[in-house]
Amino acid sequence: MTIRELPTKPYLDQKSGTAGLRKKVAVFQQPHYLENYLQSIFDCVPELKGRTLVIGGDGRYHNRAAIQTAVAMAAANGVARVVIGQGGLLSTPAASNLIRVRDAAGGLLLTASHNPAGPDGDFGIKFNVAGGGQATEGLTSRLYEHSKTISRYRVFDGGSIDIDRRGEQTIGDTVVEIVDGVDDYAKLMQSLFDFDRIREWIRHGGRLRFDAMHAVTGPYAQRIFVEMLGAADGSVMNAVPLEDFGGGHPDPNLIYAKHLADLAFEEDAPDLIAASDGDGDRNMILGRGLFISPGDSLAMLAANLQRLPGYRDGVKGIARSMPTCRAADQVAKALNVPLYETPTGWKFFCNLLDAGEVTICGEESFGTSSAHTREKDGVWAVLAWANVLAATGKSVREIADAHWAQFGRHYFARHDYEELGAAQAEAVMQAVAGALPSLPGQDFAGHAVTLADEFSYRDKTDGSLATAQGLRIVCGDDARVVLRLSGTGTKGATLRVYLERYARDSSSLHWKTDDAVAPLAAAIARVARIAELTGRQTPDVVT
Ligand code: VG1
Ligand code: CO
Repeated sequence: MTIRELPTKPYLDQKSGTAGLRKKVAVFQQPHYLENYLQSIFDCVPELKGRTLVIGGDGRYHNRAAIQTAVAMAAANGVARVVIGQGGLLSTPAASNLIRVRDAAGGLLLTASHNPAGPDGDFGIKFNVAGGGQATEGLTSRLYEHSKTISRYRVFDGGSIDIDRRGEQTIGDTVVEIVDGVDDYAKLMQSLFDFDRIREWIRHGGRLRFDAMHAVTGPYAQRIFVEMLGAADGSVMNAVPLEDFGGGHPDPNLIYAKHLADLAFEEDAPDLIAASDGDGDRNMILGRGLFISPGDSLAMLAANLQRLPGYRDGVKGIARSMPTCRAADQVAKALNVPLYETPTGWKFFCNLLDAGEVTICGEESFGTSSAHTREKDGVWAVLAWANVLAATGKSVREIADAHWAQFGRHYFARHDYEELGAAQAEAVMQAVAGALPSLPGQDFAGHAVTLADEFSYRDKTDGSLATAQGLRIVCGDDARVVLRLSGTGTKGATLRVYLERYARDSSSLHWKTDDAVAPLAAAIARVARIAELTGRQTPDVVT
């Protein structure tokens, strides 16, 4: 058993998207593809030598094989200790937490998030740094540059590990520790929320339904909701993680989890209905008879956060990604705390969280979390809602109605045009970019445009500048449309059109979202010439 250095040829496509490197499984199965990228990480992050590395994934196809490769390479590259979730499973927020708890120098998160899995599906790797945060743009570009010139990688030859057996094993000089992936995370949740109160709420008839969608959150939800909080058996649906996620699309939204939306409107609907995605960082929240949009969920949780034990000191600041609706801005104003607007992708929140500037963050793409970890956190959001319901004795509907009455309501929808040709998608962006200078002062769906620009963001902590982060047409507080191209897809280009409309009048708080944003959709379709340039009359997915 020895360390071998093997020659390799670079691949030229190992560029991270919004959250890590995501490709079709077949791409990752090319000779040395995974090895090249991992070696780039070991080369660009020398701190891993002599320290701890956390490894875990969402359980999708290729997870187990990739972990064996990663461990053999970690051993060959001088990592002192590797901590792996049993069965190779760690949800993304749990992995981030484990990096923090174990003071690890980093973590490999093997996931393509909500993208479908299986031999024909997607696979992915995210590298998270010490402290649990996502790799910065600077680091991911260094990895990419390095991967284009790589000529050798190091691997420990011979010996594999049993990732299902808890406890310590060794490979070369490296200790490999297999841990229960839920334990530390469950402890963390217990420290943030009033478990006794939630348990009482459930005992007195509060009903919860959570869909793990055959992805990674099953064991977390089963332990926390059923075993610790006493939710009825059967409260967690699709709890067993499967390599192909049961053939489903574990993207918790009104399209891919339509059965939950239907359930919410049944006569005997549970009080809180929720779901998470493939790797456990997204959440969808529904109450009896209503869906809480992620932007609203962020605002409502922020407004109620101080009721929860882990947040008694109050909210220091709130951050949201730029396309996320501005409901949270109203809460920040009322709480008299700063509101930060960052580009899409959780990595942009990490510096703010590290600096203690913000307590809660969220994205319109069903991501919400707080300073307790450095990733968005699906189960956390569900527990936060359960705790708010238990603490107030109110229903989701009552919380929402009171919130809208106080702050007004932001109607929000995202229209996705998927699998466009790259040139088509670019043409739409160009059409809008070209129109931006002439828009201020013009009428846009009955609102006057006050600002039309391309969003860029300067990180206060490290001074880095992120440019080209989406085109936005803003009509004061009243309305806003944002366009950007997705950075997580593995097939063609996806155009995302974000529509937001703010209503304050008590008679306008209960419109249908589609109706409320329809004039904005029509106005942007004209400016962006979507039908003409893409041949598409309607979006593929509306969330
Ligand atoms: C999407 C979302 C973004 C999210 C990212 C990763 O990115 O819009 O808000 O942070 O996915 O989420 P994009 O570039 O496709 O719009 V996950 O749960 O896929 O890690
Ligand atoms: Co995810």
